[in-house]
Amino acid sequence: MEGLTVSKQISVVMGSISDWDTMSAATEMLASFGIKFEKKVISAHRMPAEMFDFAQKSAERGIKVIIAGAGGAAHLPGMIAANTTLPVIGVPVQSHALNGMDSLLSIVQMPAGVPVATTAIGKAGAKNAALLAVEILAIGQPELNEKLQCFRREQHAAAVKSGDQLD
Ligand code: RP5
Repeated sequence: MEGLTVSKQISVVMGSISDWDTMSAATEMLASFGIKFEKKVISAHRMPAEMFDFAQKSAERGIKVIIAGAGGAAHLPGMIAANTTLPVIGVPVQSHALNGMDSLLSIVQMPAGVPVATTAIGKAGAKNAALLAVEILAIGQPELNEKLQCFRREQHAAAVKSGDQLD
C-alpha cells in the first residue's frame, strides 16, 4: 500500500559473489536493527556501465548510505564515490594473495575531494560498515538511536560477563 512502504535506505554492493561470505556480516547487522536494505553484485571491472548507473541513480532511488565491499584491486567503493555524493563506506575483503592488504590500500587511499569511509579488513569491517550506516541514519531518528544505545549496552554486558570465564 503506497504511503506505508518504507523504501530501502541502505545499499550493500560487492564486487563479486565471492565477497558475499564477508558482506553477509553487514546485511545481518542491518537486519538486526530492522533496517531495510538492498544487496547487489556490481563489479567495477566486469560491469562498469552498471556500476556508473547504480552510483548515479542511487540518491534518486532514496538510498541514504552505500556500503561497498571489494577485494584485490578494489576499485568499486572509490568509483561509486566518484559518481555520487551519498556517503560511501568501503569494506576491504580479505584476498587470498595478499590477505586483504591490497584491498585495504586500494580503498583507503582516495584522493582529496572524493571520500570513502574505510573499515577494517574482513567481517569485522563489514559489521562496522553496517553500524556506521546505522549511526548515520540514526541522526535525527531517536528510535533508531535508542536501538544503537541498547546495542552498546548489550555489548558492554557481554564483554563484562566474558570475564567470568576466567574464574
Ligand atoms: C574483486 O575481485 C571482487 O571484489 C573480489 O573480491 C575479487 C575476486 O573476484 P572473483 O574473481 O572471486 O569473482 O573485484
